[in-house]
Amino acid sequence: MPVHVDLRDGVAVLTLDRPPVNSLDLTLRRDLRAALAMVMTNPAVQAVVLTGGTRHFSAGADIEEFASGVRGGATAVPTLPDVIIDLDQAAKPVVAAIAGTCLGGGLEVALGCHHRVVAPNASLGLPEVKLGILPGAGGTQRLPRAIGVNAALDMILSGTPVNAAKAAKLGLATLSTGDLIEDAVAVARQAARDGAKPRLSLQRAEMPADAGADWFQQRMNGLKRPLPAPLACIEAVRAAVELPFNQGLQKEFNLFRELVVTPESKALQYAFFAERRAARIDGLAADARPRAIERVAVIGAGTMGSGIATVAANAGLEVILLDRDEASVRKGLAGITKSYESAVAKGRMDEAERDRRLGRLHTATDLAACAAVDLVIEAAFEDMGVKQDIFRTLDKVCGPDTILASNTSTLDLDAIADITSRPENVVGLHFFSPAPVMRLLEVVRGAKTAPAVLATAMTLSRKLGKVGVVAGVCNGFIGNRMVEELLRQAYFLVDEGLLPWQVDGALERWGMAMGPFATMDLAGNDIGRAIRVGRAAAGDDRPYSTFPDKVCALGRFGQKTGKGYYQYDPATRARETDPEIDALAQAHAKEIGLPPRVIGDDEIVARCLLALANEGAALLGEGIAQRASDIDVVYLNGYGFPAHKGGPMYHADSLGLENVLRLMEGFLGGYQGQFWRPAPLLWEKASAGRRLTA
Ligand code: 3H9
Repeated sequence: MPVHVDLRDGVAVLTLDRPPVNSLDLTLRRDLRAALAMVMTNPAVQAVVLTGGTRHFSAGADIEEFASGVRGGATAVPTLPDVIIDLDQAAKPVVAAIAGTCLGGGLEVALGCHHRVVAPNASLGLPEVKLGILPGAGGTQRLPRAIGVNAALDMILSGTPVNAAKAAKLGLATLSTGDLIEDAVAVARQAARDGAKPRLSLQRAEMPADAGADWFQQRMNGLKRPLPAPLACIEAVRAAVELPFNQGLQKEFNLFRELVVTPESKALQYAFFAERRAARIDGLAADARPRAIERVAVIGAGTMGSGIATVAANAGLEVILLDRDEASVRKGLAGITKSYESAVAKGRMDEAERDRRLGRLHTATDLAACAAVDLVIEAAFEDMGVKQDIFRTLDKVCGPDTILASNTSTLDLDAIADITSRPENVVGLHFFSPAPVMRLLEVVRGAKTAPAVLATAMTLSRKLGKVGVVAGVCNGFIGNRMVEELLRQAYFLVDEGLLPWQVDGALERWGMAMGPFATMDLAGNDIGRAIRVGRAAAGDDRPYSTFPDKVCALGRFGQKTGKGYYQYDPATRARETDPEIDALAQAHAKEIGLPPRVIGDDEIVARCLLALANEGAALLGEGIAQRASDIDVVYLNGYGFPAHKGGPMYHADSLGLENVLRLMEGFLGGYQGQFWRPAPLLWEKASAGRRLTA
């Protein structure tokens, strides 16, 4: 039974028990309803406490049920709103005792109870908008009644949970200072004595004091992206203010039913499970136990190394930051200290926490300092000779079980591993810049990487708060190898007469966080050039536009030089188009000399995104990526691909692979068409009527 009932001297304690996270599927809903009915009719029970154990009160509705028919479906009776109405209208007081996560439908259940008591580890939120839906079980109606319309809408639109202290401050719950269940039982007993059953459904939702008549319209206008879900959230909260409770509830559920089948929501649901699937390593021996990692050394105190050291210190690891000389490590440490100071100044961190994190950071200038660490992450200059030298020394100074990781983004990890006597203890940990911000971590599996080392790296990625994705060894691994094909197309589009801002504009209008030219300006055009030079030297002589080299020749390396494909305001870093680049692009296209033609957004987007999907299919066929959804996880977390489009592979599936092939066939006959030969796997899947992400 997923709901346990325990009688404590007149108070029934109902404990949800559906591992791993108490998601509210049909069975749990039925069971909870039955348990409630039973305790309501039991004369020995005066009040009820509803809890979910110590880690997860509930993670909300069962997202798997959103695919119609799975486990009965989200709209199968009793629906979650039905069960919550039972709680709301219960004849005896019901107190939610909340520890751990209380999200989505979980918080809606708690809002249906008459009182809420929270443990210090509680985290309460309505993250539905991140799944392209809205809270559909009363959240948009009861939360505004509990904490006011403005604070409720902030929580609903951001999807970000609040901690226990904030929940108490908002008036959402009472903070338990002792034993959660005992405290909740005491509240329940008192409520039974007082006959107190405060019902949010009977309260009014308070508008902000200074709200004008167009307040909701203004919130809509202020949305960064007016996607269906946030718009519907605002509409539903407006109903909480303007309609009687039951009508508001009905409106909310109708909106939920409409949203849950939109392409945006389907893509976001896919992305949710794709991220969790990425944590699984195919074919890993059952005895591949992750090793404990407590002490880490990071080699290279530049931007990347310092960022990685910050991430490790934030996660509670002891860190040694190394560079060749005192001045470099001191500079690295000063940068880290400055970023902590800024977090304190902004109120994001208290001073004690800053000191704890800084206390974990140590510095050294000699690789011998790595002797006693569990893991070394090398983030030195991207040069094979430099890296091999470092690994040769590490092999000598480190203990036999120390894992040696390289942050290389393009070099052959196996050539680095083979320089050591322990290639099985070598793995790639490719962080993305800025490391403390970017969630993606490519975990590169060398030819000889031991299963336990791979498992350790994936476990560590979670501990560091990153989304780890396993990649095999190849030039650029998953993300950068694919982006190369997107860039190739973006530059060819300039050969054909487009201006960089036109290419970026089309992709940004489609939903990419940043177009390829703006991205290269951020990453550094000189870095892009170095990669191209490296590839050419390695024998990759596939044609590339000469346009990016012309831009580099002007010293326009991007944001760091104030100019790249755009010019940047030195104070705000705001980008602006630059007539010099427009003129350069036009002269370049003239030199190429193609007959002029109109190239619309559709073609720009299709060429850039299908170039990604085709290369992704090639990677998949070569076994570099484990599954198509892993590739999407890389793009969603490292390359600004819009989550509501699912990722490049999911996007190709959404277009239909036959249509993808048809489009590619059209491009094959165009300028530099040789790049449009479909990857064998794409061809196979399309011919079999299958999907890449199936
Ligand atoms: C909702 O409530 C709609 C209502 O308003 C209206 C209804 C009418 N469903 O993340 P983890 C699985 S929408 C199904 O690795 P953590 C997850 O797939 C819901 N499965 O653990 C994984 O499975 P596996 C709103 C779920 O400790 C396992 O649990 N709620 C759900 O790092 C462990 O997950 C949300 O959006 C679910 N709701 O993080 C919250 N949740 O082991 C979504 C998890 O097979 N969940 N699973 O790979 C989360 O944010 C995190 O899972 C949580 C735990 C923070 C709870």
